[in-house]
Amino acid sequence: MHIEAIELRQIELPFITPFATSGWREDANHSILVRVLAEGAEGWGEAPLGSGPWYNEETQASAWVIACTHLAPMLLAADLTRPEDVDAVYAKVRGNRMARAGFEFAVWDLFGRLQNQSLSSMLGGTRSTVEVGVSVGVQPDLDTLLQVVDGYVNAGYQRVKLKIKPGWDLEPTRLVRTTWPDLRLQVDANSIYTLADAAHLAQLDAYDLLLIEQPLAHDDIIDHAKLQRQLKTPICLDESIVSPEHARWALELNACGVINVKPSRVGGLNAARQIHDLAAAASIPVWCGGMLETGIGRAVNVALASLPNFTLPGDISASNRYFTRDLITTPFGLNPDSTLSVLSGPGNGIVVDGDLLEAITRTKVVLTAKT
Ligand code: OSB
Ligand code: MG
Repeated sequence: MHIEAIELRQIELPFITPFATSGWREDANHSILVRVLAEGAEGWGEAPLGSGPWYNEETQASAWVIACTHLAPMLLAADLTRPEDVDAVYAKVRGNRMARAGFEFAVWDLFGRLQNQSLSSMLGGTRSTVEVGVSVGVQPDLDTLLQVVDGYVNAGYQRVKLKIKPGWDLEPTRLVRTTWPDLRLQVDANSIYTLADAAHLAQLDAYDLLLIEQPLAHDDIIDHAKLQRQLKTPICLDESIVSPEHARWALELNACGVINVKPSRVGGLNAARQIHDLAAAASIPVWCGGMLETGIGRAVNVALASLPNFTLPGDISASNRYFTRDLITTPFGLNPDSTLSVLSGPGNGIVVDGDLLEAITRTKVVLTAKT
């Protein structure tokens, strides 16, 4: 199959509340949307970039240049027989995995719609609902934190993740744990600590956490292995695992007890599934992380989380946790058992809200295949 045209958009969709991590703040979704067209069908993908190079090295602006200059022309020149072929198309591209992922997602969606198969079933998903939690940003004070967590617990979320940083770690965690003794709780440091903080981080072992996510440097594996030997709580790697090879290295070094799989971080669903398989073979559970995606990216995350070794709740919250109006016509709602339903329609199963799309598009480009 040849892709006939690719439509690219830079969007800006404000969050209901700004999201603060240990090192930066996001006020809006700044994704690049990819729409591919072939054989009378279309496929949509979301590359969930940030406003700046804070989570990884990519930004909406940098990925836009790479997408327009290289990734779109390479895909338009390719002959695809299945979605996995996109990896070969981009084999010589270094890094830029979020930008790549947007195209790969769109191709999976296109094949699913043409073959009338849901993304979950194409990937080998085994469940029709997936357990989810909510990621709570750094708050201005402890009273606000309690109010925010209380709101999510009342909304039905049975797992909460707290963003932590020096000065906002032990006390918020202790307070949430003592207020909700049975809540499934975990923390995420987004790379803010060093090995010198090992004794400090070991104090988190007192709070019965599911995991401690990415405490050390964004590109580290070795120090995480050293830290894991000093903690009872499993370390979960996020930023450090950018490819199946990185997952293999982390598993061989015992650098973590859990892996957060974000298909966008690793360049797409094919790499994400390979990481899932490697972790399963090593008896290491995985869960699906999030990048504050619109419903387009959320549908992909839900489909991925339907695979068997996704045994911990994902950072895949309902649409109304992020946006007053999501970019899809049927927003994701939280089921009473703290799950989201896997979509069963062809491809990613969503319908894009065309009016909202036009309203939030900042830049749009259409590229066509040379004939
Ligand atoms: O580290 O998991 C992270 C959001 C943006 C960038 C990085 C992270 C996050 C989240 C929120 O924790 C996950 C979500 O709800 O989409
Ligand atoms: Mg994280």
